[in-house]
Amino acid sequence: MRSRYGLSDWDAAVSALCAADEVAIACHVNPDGDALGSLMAAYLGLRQLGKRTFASWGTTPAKIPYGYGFLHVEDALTDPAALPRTDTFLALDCGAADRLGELEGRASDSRCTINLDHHPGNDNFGALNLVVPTASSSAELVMRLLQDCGVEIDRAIAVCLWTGVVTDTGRFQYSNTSPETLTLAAELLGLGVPAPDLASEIWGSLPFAYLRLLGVVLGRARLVAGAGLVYSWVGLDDLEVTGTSLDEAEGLIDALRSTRDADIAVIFKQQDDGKFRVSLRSKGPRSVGAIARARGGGGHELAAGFTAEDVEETVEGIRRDLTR
Ligand SMILES: [Mn+2]
Repeated sequence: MRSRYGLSDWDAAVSALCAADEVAIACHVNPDGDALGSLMAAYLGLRQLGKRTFASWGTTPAKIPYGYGFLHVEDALTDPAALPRTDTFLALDCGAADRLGELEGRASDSRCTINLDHHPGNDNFGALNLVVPTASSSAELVMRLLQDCGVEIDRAIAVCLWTGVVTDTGRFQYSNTSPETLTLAAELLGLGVPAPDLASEIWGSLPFAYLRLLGVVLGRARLVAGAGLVYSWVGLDDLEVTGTSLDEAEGLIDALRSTRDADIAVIFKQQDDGKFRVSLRSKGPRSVGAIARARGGGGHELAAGFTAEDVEETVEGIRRDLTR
């Protein structure tokens, strides 16, 4: 076996997983396609090796996001409070331990925590750290890890991995799409992944009410002159009036970023506690990662997020950061 990605911990992680009888696996809270796909691929793969596996993320109750019904996450999911205390704990797609939410304590309590991730700035919170910022997705890393453990990537696992890769690369549009990503994608297609069907599940199955929400959000979008910034926001009452939910609002930022008049798009989404989850996207080269980190958040250079109390105040702060 060769040490992949030049990581000194890679082989040790393979050995630890191969030796384990049971493995608890967790992805980050508010899971996206990569988190869910990585979680389910690891769950199915390690089960194929005869391990007792448990999948979770640190939110009670864990609500499965919209558009990923085909992953059958509900069949694998254990509530965080009921997650068995296994020696081996696999954390997926978490840039820092606090992304584990209610399961954060597991990262330090478990005898062997494996931290598999591709976020730059990952603080190596695991006992073993498989952090590859150049990887398109955590799913890409999970695939190689499973293969090195002797897992045969079957069609069901391939579907999970494909989901992670296509969502984190924006369907192979973003700069994290490398030749290696496409090689891996070709392998997955060769295993029978029904790519067009999955695309309509993930991006083409929103309820009509979403179009009304999109109308509201685009109607109040603002362009910040001189900063190359476009932003808008979704309030809790917007969700109520349009009959939509926050997980259906995931794609709103893509509508905002489609203008040529801004290279940075920001969407504010109000949470149940009244605060806003702020998502930022850059078309490059300007970074939004630093903006998010300076405000207690995290992410990648071209896609990042943080939490804020007030829309206009926050926009003013971002504008200042971008124009100084
Ligand atoms: Mn990811």
